[in-house]
Amino acid sequence: MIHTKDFLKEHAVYQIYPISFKDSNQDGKGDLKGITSKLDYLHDIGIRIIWLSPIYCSPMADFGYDISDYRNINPIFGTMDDFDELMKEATKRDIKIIMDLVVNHTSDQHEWFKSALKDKNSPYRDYYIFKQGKKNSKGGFDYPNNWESNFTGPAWEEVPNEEGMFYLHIFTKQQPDLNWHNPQVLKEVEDIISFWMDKGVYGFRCDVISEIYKESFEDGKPHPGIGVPVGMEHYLATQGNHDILKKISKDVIEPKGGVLIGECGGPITIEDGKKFMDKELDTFFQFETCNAYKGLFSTMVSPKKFKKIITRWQENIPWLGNYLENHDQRRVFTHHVKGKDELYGAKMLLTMQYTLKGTPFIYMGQEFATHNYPEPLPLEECQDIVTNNVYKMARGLHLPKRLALKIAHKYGRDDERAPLAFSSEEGFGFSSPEVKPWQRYNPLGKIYNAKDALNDPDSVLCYFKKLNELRQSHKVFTYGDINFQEYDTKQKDVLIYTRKDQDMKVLVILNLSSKKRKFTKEIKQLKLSCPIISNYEGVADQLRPYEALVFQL
Ligand SMILES: [Ca+2]
Repeated sequence: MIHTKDFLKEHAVYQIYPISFKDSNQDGKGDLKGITSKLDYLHDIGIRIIWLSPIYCSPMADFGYDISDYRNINPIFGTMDDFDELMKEATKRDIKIIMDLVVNHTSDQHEWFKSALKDKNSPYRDYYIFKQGKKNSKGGFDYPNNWESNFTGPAWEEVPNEEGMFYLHIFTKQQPDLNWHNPQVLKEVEDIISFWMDKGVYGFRCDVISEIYKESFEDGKPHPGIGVPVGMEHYLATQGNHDILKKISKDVIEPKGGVLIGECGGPITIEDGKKFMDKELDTFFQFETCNAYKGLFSTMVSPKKFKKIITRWQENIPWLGNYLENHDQRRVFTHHVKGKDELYGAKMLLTMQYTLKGTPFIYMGQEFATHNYPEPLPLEECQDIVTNNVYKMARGLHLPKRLALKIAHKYGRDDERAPLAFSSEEGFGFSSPEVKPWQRYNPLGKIYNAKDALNDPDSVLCYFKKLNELRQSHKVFTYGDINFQEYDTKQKDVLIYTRKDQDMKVLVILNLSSKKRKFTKEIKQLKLSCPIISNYEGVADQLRPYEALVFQL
């Protein structure tokens, strides 16, 4: 199947976290047949591209981001026949499928790694990064360098039965890093990509792709805080990284009109981003927006900071992946919108995602305002490794239990991974009523679920459908130029921009704050009265809390 890259520009991407999407066989875990059964729903709300978080064989130490076989389906999710069926049914509905590609590391249960551990002379030994530790005065061995794991703790694990030998893992120890200096690794990955492209997939969302190439193994600069692990400067957005992506794109993506989407974690710069967009990636996720709230005790993102970050990336990068939620980020109600007008806020943020330049990325459930759990899950029910690691670390620093738990919940990823609510009935339309889901249901599914939202013309979901139709019927939202300066009001919490192509010019006004805001003289002079889409009735004298207005000029 030959695709076109334009499809990614013209359609939003809907991310599915498979274990929590829809359970078809009553084992409490979402699966591929469940996804196939919901294609009509997705089509109906306007979705034409879905991205599946990993469905490959995996021991699930990091919920599928630890792959033990790249060419087979995790039995939890079904079989290859189920995948082929999903592909066929999606294609019938003009829906394309993007797979998750996790190639910074494999699982420690991958045959390559098992072979590398068993036999020093195995050809797979050089697929990974093994280094001898330094002998210390106590007769033991120090780690080869001071690098930390992204998930806290050292980035090295000692090899069993090989004294002083370590392997690198910049995530969990069950995720050994691949050695991208070895051309054989590149060849293997290109073969995996071709395998799935031949099945008809449209492309790949590439996990932590900005970190795959380790340029040196010198000690990292020590610094305090969570989020940027020590050593990262030696592997973030390196030249080797760019060379590899250029080659993959040219060899196996371009010939099929496919797409590569990069998760560019770490504090990458605008200049790094520009390089990633130069014949490497079709779009990428930057992390500045979602990290904007991550002070240790702060919770809400300041609209002023948010506006600055959005404007800076939009003005410099030709095509961004515009996301706010995903399987690693808590729901927008955590740190973007709050209070009695929060649903206006949810609509306003969706309006922003659909009218900025780039591809909107929507996380499952965001379309009907899925919330976090009303009460944090008890620690023993938190399945995410990050929640548990952060808790341990905080306790290790002698923080009291309650505070440690609070911090763990802030960084943990359990809320957004709750089973999805398709209806308010028992089992929430996720599974049968008698089934215990793999993770506790969010009781707020009684209020925020697909079925009730479809029946309520004022719901976030019905608004979301309108946004999809709007973006389809006016190409200006896809291809038009964007300008943040023309009507900028200098109001720190009002974001205003225009989009313009040869046929049309539109003005987008977004009140990022929960308070009323005045229209400026320049806007008033335009005497605008009839928005082409907005999240309130009519136009008032002032901008209402979280109001979103889009006018044709
Ligand atoms: Ca299942």
